[in-house]
Amino acid sequence: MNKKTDTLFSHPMGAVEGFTFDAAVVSVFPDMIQRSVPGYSTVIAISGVLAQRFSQPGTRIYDLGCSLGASSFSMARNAATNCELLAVDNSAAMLDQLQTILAEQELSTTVKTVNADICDVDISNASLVALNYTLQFVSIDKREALLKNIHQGMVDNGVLILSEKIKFDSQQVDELFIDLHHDFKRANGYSDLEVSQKRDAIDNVLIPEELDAHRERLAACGFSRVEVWFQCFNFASLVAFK
Ligand code: GEK
Repeated sequence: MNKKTDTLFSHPMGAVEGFTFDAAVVSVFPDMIQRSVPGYSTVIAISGVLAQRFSQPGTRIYDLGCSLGASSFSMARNAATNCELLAVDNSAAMLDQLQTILAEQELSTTVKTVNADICDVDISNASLVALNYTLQFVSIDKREALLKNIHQGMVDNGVLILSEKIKFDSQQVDELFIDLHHDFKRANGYSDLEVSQKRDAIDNVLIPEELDAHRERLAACGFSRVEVWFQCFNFASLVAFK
C-alpha cells in the first residue's frame, strides 16, 4: 500500500480550511491514519479476528467508510465462505485508489466498492458491519437512523464493530487524553504546527461523543449487548451484538 509521508499540514496555512477526503489526503492516507490514530493497527487486525468468528457463510459484510480498504481486506481475508464484502465510501478519490489496490489483491471473498453516503446505503443479509472511525464524521442527528438501518439489515447474531474518537464527561480527563493524543502524534514525527493546524481543520468535521452516548444509542437501535473491547486515550472500539 502507498506509504507516502503526510506533510499536508506542515506549512503555515493562515486560515485552515475544513478537512475533506480529497486526492491530496488520499495520497498520504495510510501514513496519516497510522501516525494519527492510537491503536489503528490493532483495530484493523482485530476486525479480521472478529470476521473469523462472527461472519456467517453466504452473508454480507459491510465496511462503512472504507477509505483505502484496510478494514475491508482484514475482514475479507478472514471471512466465512461465500461472503460478499461491500466497501462503502462517499469520497470518489478514496474509491479510485481503492480500486487500484483491489486489482492487486487475490481474495477468496468478493469485494465490491460502493460510492455512496453510508446514510443512504441499503443494508441486508449482513452478519458483520464495520464502522471504523466513520460514524464520527456523520452529523449527530443522522447517527440513530444509520444505526437502526444497520440493525434491521443484520441477520440473527449479527455484529457491529464501532471504532471512534471519543470525549469524556470530566473536562480534566478530556483535556488529558486530548493532550496525550497530541503527544502520541508528536512521538510519531508530527510538529506542533502540524498538530495544531490539523486540529483546526478537523474541528466541526469530526464530532466525538461520550462512550455512554454510543452505548445508549446502540441499545435504543435494538442492539442487545454492547462491549468496549479496546481503548487508547480518546479512541475506543466497541462491539455491538444484534
Ligand atoms: C479504515 N475505515 O482505514 N458516507 C460515506 N463515507 C464517509 C462518510 C459518509 N457520510 N463520511 C465520511 N466518510 C477506514 C478509515 S476514515 C477515518 C475511515 C479517518 C468516509 C471518508 O471519506 C473517509 O474515507 C472515511 O469515511 C473516514 O479502517 O480518516 O479518521
